[in-house]
Amino acid sequence: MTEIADIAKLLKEAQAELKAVADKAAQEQFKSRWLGRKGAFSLLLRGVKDLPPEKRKEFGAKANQARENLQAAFEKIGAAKDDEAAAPEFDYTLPGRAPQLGKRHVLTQVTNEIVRIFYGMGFEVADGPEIELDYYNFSALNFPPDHPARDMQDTFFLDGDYVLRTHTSPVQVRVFEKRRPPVRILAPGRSYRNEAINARSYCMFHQVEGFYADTDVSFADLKGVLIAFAEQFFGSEAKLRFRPSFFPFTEPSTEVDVSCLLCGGTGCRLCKDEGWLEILGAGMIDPEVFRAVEYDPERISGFAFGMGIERLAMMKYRIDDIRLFFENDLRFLAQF
Ligand code: 2NL
Repeated sequence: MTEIADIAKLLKEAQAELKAVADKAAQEQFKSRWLGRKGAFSLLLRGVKDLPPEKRKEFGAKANQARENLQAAFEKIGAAKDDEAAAPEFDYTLPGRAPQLGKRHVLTQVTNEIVRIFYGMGFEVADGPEIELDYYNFSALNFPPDHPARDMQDTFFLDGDYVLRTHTSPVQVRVFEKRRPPVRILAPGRSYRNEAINARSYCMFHQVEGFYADTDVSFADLKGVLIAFAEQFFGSEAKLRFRPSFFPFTEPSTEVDVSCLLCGGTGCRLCKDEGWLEILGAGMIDPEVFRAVEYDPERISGFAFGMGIERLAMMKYRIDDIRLFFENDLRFLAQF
């Protein structure tokens, strides 16, 4: 490559190749092959010193000129490619489309909140089957076969000795069988009752039951735990009222009201001018239940309580129809 004509040939070849350069990688390759320190034109210029003296000046000038032309052409396509990158086909100034995020069901949120509060008082969570033996749902809980309390529960009876559990108490009985006191257990889950469906009742609902069994558990312990729960769940101004009641599995038994969340006790539409709202049932575990699971009722005592989660959620969020929880209408669910 020592003739002036070779310079033009080399330049043509380079220009043809430059036309085919389509991306950044090809650009880099082109640059080092033709324009870099070891590129074709550098080698050409380095050869000038070996030419006969009379040829050097013209050859050097032509080669330099060709290289500068190529450099300019190369920079032009580089700039064009950068412009393309800076102005892509979509419009950054358009407002974004927010992705639809899922969230936990309001009943799950309320359950988690209840669990969190009792967890802070040393309770563990347990679960068990929703298709349950009659024994665990009724007999072990001191419902004799002909006890009228069995009719109080509108039960879904299944084949054999099975029922859909009407409360989560059978979970507690199963824990009693496996563990020895002291035990503090919380059992949240679905329960089923064969009731007419309306705004206040549904064939399935969620319950949280809890119990504490140990030596020397008293009714005062029960009151203390439930008051601590109510103050955390409803707010520190919440007051509790304990009324005598009856359950087959507790003795004595109580139904518990919270001071009205809307009026604080003075009377309003929410509490039907009572000043109080019923939130749960509770009591001291009946000695017959302890005998069924072979705990010695002379040595072991305990309290238990149960509450409906839908009921608590309806009070907390002023929801007036239980069916809303189960219709899966996102316009309702997205509010919580
Ligand atoms: C209510 C009342 C209650 C219990 C549940 C219970 C469980 C065992 C032994 C004794 Cl294993 N009691 N659970 C006790 C009192 C009341 O639920 O109104 N629930 C919605």
